[in-house]
Amino acid sequence: MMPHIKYKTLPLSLILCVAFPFLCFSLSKTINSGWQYSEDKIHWQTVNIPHTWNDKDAFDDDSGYRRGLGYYKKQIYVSSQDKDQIFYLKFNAVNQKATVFINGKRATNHKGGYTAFNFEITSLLNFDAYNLIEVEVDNSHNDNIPPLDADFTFYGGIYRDVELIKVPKQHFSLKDFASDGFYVNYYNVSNDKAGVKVDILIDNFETKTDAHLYLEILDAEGNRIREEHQGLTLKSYKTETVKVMFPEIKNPKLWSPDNPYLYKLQLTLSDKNGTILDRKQSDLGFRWATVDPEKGFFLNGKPIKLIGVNRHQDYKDYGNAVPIELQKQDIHLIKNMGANVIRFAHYPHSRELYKLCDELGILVWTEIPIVNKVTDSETFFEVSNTMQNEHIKQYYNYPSVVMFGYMNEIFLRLAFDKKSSDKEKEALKTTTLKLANQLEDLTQKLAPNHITVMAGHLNEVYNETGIADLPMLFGWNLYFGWYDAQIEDLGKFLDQQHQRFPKRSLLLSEYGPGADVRIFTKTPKKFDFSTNYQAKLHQSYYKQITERPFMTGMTAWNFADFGSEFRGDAIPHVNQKGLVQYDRTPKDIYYWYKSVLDDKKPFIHIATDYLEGITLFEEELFPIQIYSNQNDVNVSLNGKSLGGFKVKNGIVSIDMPFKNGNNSIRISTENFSEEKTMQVNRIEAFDFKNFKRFGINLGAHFNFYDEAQNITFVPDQEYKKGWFGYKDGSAYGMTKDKNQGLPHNIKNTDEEPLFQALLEGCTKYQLDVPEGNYNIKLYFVEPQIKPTENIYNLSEETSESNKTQRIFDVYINDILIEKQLNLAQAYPEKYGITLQATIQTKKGLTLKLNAIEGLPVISGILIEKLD
Ligand code: GCB
Repeated sequence: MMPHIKYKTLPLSLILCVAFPFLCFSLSKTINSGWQYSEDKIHWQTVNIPHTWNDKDAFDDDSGYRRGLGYYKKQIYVSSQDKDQIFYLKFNAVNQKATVFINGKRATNHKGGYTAFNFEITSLLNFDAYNLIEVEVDNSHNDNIPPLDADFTFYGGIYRDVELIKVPKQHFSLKDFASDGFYVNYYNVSNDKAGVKVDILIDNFETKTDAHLYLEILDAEGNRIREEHQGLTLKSYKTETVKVMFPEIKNPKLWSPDNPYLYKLQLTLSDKNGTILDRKQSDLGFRWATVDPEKGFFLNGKPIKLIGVNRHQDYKDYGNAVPIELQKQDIHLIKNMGANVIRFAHYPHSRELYKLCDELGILVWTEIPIVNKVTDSETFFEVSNTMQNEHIKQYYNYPSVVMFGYMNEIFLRLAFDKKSSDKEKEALKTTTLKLANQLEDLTQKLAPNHITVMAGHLNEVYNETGIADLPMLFGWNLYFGWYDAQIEDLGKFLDQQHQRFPKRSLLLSEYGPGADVRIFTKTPKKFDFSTNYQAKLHQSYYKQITERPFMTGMTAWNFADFGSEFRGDAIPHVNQKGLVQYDRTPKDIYYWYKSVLDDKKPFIHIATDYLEGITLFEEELFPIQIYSNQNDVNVSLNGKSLGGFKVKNGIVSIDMPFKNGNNSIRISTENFSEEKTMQVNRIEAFDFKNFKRFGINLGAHFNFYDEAQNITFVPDQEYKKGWFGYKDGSAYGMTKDKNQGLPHNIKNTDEEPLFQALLEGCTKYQLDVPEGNYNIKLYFVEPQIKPTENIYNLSEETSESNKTQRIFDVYINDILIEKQLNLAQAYPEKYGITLQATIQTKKGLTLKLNAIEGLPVISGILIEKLD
């Protein structure tokens, strides 16, 4: 009989030697520090794991990132005191192919960058000596390893823990796809009772021997509430499967996002003398999850709307080699937003995060990275199957995991394929379906109590092939109001789908527009990357989903901005659809979600995070949104009450009469208030009073806040007397009917949005500034130098080419500033350039762009009054 001990939660990579009266053997230790890394096996540098070699080059220019080989090596000392032990090495993730050598001998090879693998190394070790571990890592494109293609960067390297595991000859098996060697199943779970069954694999590395297995269930307070003993006879050099079934627990505390009550299971293997050989633990959470095509998602028999986020694992400046503590903060942020679900997209993330979801109460969709297309090869099928085995077995025991997935937008490439014949396309559909069927069967077999899932993009092919009816829950990734149609079309589409396929359970598995916190506007438009458009889309989508009981829920794309090397949004190489920025600073929309999802504490947020200083003209009002989980709020500006307002859908929208200078906004409820100060520069017509510096974002309908210069460039306008504006020309890019596509990945600048929108064919631009001495900066870019193709901008045809050249002279008040400006000639790469001049004027500034060839272009003007 074991002593009655209260067990505290131990870390995952736990050292198992607890103070016990018996000798304890099994030990797992991370060996992350002091590796040597090289690209060429000649020049070596010392690095620590997590490590990637793409943290910088995936963000520097348009030339791609290094996809190829990386070499790692490390020495470990092994003592002869451990001669009788069995040794394993475990790699928790190496992207994407790894070959490992121990003391010069090839020990194993693994394909796939997001699941763990391990292997036994005992016979390769030298005792009382240093042993050399060498790892050859390859992240080059490989037709046989998913993902073949996706909208995220495939950073190469050893980016999760490496563990050295030492176990006695009898231990919980390490051979089953690097799992923990046991699988927890639940039976008869209800409000009244709950049963637990455990399948345990035990390895014996010796001749036949007796052993003892002890299993106990502890409640959250550490009280042992169930225990089972089992005597074992382990066969010679075999893996034994032992099944243990606990009698039901009466009146169990159920696990849910609101009350994530966890029990603990502990497994102890001892030899016949009672000496502990190995010990493992797992969280237990009593819950059951179902989906209903009419009524949505149910947890523990009660309906809950799943509302949450997708998460990618990378982080600004780290690539995918992100310290685990930093990653855990993501999960806390997601919980604090009020989300009840995370889709770990598009691959399994660190196991520690799933454990945190158990603890915090977040439901989980986890999946393997079969994205955009498949390869018709035996190896691709094999690798995919192995990956799903690893995935399910390694992530099986987390109570938070309710959904296992295996494919994302698997017909994306096919849908945009203009080269293949119809016959080839049909063949690819058949192949894809065959793999999907295999993976669905495998998933249901390995995880019979979980919900199987898959996500598709807006295309009839998922219906027509029947693939959408394979999983128990089908997720649509829908970008109405972004890549497709309008925001309001979401609900219509879902209603049609529901009508056509009434037996299919649906989730909105992705949605969201790109948003840059430096961009804001009163007139948000599709593809302008403004935080206002982001607010508009999310707020409308939320309404459209919550109005439809048949929808199980929605997961926003994406929790955070993430690296996608080929992309050019308002920040190059970054997909900016995050609710928080790449460094996890929340965007305003994060707080809006909190206001509708989290009612635990009164909450108010003034959505002006992006307004570092705005410029307003004359009597102009500025609209702001206030987010709150309260029903009513009082608003005052500069000490004067603007009245009481009803909060609807978490929002109060107010047109603010800001004064020139500092403004103080105060929002209050009965017993709670929030304040904020905002700097406003109010300019009067004709005399441009209060004007020191003034920037215009030419060709744009949005404001752009330039952090480095601490100035907001205002939107452009047609010339108005006494003011400023263009006399001719038209906006190029997003605001034009014929969408040429915005120039992106502009080099030599951090002011992308300023350059991206521009005026084309403008020959005259006027500013009616008063007499004075002015420093004038003009911003130019040649938009038609071919950018890196944005493969996700699928619905937009771009006409950018290398051919166009435009030549024009630049004058200010008839003074020649630049002769024959030819951007394509002078800057064959897409550079953002500026021209600067100091001009004395009696009255007004007139900019002239005299065309010599083609249409002139200009992106911005910044004027500074010198005296
Ligand atoms: C999708 C993909 C996701 C992309 C996203 C986007 O549908 O599933 O991987 O990142 O669209 O931003 O285009």
